[in-house]
Amino acid sequence: MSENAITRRSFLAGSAGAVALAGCAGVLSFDAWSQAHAEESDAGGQTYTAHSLCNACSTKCGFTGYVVDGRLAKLLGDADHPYAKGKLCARGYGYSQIAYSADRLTDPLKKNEDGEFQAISWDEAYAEIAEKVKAIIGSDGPEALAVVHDPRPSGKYYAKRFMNALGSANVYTHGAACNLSKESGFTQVIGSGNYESDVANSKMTMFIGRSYADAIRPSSVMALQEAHERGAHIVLVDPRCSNSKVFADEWVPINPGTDLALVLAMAQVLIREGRYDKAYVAEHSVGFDEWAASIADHTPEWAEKITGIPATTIARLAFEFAEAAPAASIEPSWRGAFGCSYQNSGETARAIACFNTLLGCWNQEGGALFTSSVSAGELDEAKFPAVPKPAGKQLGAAEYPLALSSMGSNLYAARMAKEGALKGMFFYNSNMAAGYSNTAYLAEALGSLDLCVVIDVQMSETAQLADYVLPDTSYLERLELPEFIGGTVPCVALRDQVIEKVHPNTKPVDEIFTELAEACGVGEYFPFTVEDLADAQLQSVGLSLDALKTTGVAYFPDKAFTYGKVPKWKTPTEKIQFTSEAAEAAGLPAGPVWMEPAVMPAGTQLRLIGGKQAVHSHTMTANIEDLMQITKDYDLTRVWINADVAAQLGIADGDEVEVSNSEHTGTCRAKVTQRINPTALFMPSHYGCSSPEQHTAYDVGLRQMDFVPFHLEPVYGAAMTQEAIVSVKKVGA
Ligand SMILES: Nc1nc2c(c(=O)[nH]1)N[C@H]1C(S)=C(S)[C@@H](COP(=O)(O)OP(=O)(O)OC[C@H]3O[C@@H](n4cnc5c(=O)[nH]c(N)nc54)[C@H](O)[C@@H]3O)O[C@H]1N2
Ligand SMILES: Nc1nc2c(c(=O)[nH]1)N[C@H]1C(S)=C(S)[C@@H](COP(=O)(O)OP(=O)(O)OC[C@H]3O[C@@H](n4cnc5c(=O)[nH]c(N)nc54)[C@H](O)[C@@H]3O)O[C@H]1N2
Ligand code: SF4
Ligand SMILES: [Mo]
Repeated sequence: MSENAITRRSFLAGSAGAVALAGCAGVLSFDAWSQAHAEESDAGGQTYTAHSLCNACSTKCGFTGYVVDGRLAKLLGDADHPYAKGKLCARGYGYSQIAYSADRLTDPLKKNEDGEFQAISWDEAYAEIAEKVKAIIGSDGPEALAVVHDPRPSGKYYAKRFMNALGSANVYTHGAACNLSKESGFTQVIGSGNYESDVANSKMTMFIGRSYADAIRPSSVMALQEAHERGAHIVLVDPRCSNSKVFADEWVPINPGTDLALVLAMAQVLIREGRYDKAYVAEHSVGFDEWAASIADHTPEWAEKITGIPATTIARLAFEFAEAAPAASIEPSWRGAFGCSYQNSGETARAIACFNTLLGCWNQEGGALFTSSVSAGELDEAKFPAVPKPAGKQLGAAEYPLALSSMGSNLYAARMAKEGALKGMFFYNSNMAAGYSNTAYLAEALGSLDLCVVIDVQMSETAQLADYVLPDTSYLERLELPEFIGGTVPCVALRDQVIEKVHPNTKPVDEIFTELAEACGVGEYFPFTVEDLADAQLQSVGLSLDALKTTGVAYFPDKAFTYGKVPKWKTPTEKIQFTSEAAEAAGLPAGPVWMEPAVMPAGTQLRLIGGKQAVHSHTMTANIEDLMQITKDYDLTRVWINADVAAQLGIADGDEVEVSNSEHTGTCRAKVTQRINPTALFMPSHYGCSSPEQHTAYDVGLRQMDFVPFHLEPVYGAAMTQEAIVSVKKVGA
């Protein structure tokens, strides 16, 4: 950690800002806490700052941690971090309490024959795990092993290196439950898994599902606010009127799972009326005529019946796009609408990439951008030996050929565990059992493994299913590898250690994987410390670890993005692909046309949809006391139901309701509102914890994944988390 000593005076001056920023998280009372500790520091305690990166969501905002007497006193978002821009969200403040949580894992644990965990030494844990790893490799080969991780700066490097060193290509992210369909679908058309809408400079941006004001990234919220204040036309397409509406002109309350029809019909209007960028399409794409012919009957009138959106609205939106182009785009979204939710999610992604092409907006100011990135260069092979490429392919690569291998389908891996082909799984910073698909199926799948190892900071539901649980340090207690961040000016940021270990027998991720590798006989690929590797990676781009510790962020202005640059299309044809041979080979139509969701609600049934709340992340923040207090204060566990539907079902606001389907039955309170489409029931994403050792989160609210059947999207292997139909009734009715 850097010893940027600060005076008591400057520390207090900064505190006022922290309180203002904490905003809705006023209950956190960092100010009161830090005032008390500031007095201790007058008595001679150690006071310093260190730059780090938040771990409360995948955005990883940069902040400065202020430490008084060895304890974290406050955090301030770093002004020059591209995502924080000087602010953290409430989760960023709240989650910092994880370091001091009473429910932290403090020692390695082994499950005994009675199914209870007992503490063991690290050496015992490593030796026993290694013995089982070697037995699995001996009997079934390394392809019977896998790791699942949610990418973190060090975790993504060490988890992959460890698995590859053992000889297995089975490295999966959480993607099948997040953005696998979307990124794989985009890749078919534009050769890239993502792009960035230039919201702040746009004349018109349409958000399909994505809610910047709920699923927060501070810089995105600021860009949206800027666009709104400038008078840009902001359209929210969402079955639910999200909190982003404060920045939007229009809410389009679409039937869930039908966004594909809306996009295709808007495209049909632009093509029919000749209002698309013909020169751009002619120069940069293939398959346009074939695709245009295939959607000729996808008119707004046709789409109205599917989406519930009036044909006049669909046609108007298409014309407004044509007027605003090229400073306009459909925003790439993230998870909620078509990241992994439906059978047609990948096709929705393809249609959106095709639609933006019609606008000619790629890399145009206010349009949709492929920004620049920088990564670490070649390293000294003697110090950082290359791991041989595993002989086998990732499990699922053959079954789901269009799925991006950088994510893979961890759910297919779970299926293979249940069917006995996969014998050993490691989890890092991942709570698969509670958040990726049907919880009963996943419990059975993980329960069938010969070896399940979970590296976590608290007893997650996945950890409960493990044979061994290894306690990581919290993100505040470790240095990690540099995080390279793409953008209009790419940069690199650092998660430095902010505080000393709170629990002496925990270990940082780099040490855990290095020592596991040594125990498993592949330590030769880990002859370096995280400091050595971080410094070497930074030296390869002209920086050093010491320099980055001082600033937290460093930019690469010579690699800056410029408007107007024609992207290199990394598709097989090196053009934008309105039609794709690979898609056809995988059984899809050549270009995206309408595809039904896998299941549809009938009668009074509703489609179960989910989404983020601004004060929680997935399953990992529900056990933070102050964040859970906000949930309780605002009754945030309620399911949202349309007021007309509720009236038909005799449900009043605040009533206890029973939600049920073939997979699960549970009760919670209802929020009766006109802010939701009548075919949907919205369940907030973060509740229903079933691990009694998370004393704050345990048994609060319902868990969406209990209701989601285990079924994989046919060509990408994603979770299809919203192909779930439920019935709702008032308890006692
Ligand atoms: N507060 C918070 N912020 C986060 C995270 C978090 O856990 N908590 N996690 C981060 C991560 S990993 C991700 S992936 C992103 C996710 O970012 P988003 O995708 O923006 O988040 P979600 O809340 O999953 O979904 C957004 C919206 O999709 C809507 N939706 C649901 N079904 C449909 C549909 O069929 N069609 C349309 N058009 N809309 C639909 C929901 O009502 C919701 O308002 O958030 C990031 N930021
Ligand atoms: N119910 C529900 N399910 C969801 C979502 C949701 O919002 N709700 N969102 C979906 C999306 S968009 C995504 S991206 C995925 C995210 O899926 P995950 O990345 O699995 O996210 P979490 O469910 O929060 O689980 C993260 C786990 O990492 C642990 N952890 C936190 N910090 C550390 C650390 O420093 N070290 C280690 N070793 N472990 C740590 C937490 O204790 C927790 O058990 O979930 C998907 N599924
Ligand atoms: S958006 Fe919030 S939770 Fe996510 S990294 Fe930034 S401060 Fe942390
Ligand atoms: Mo995600």
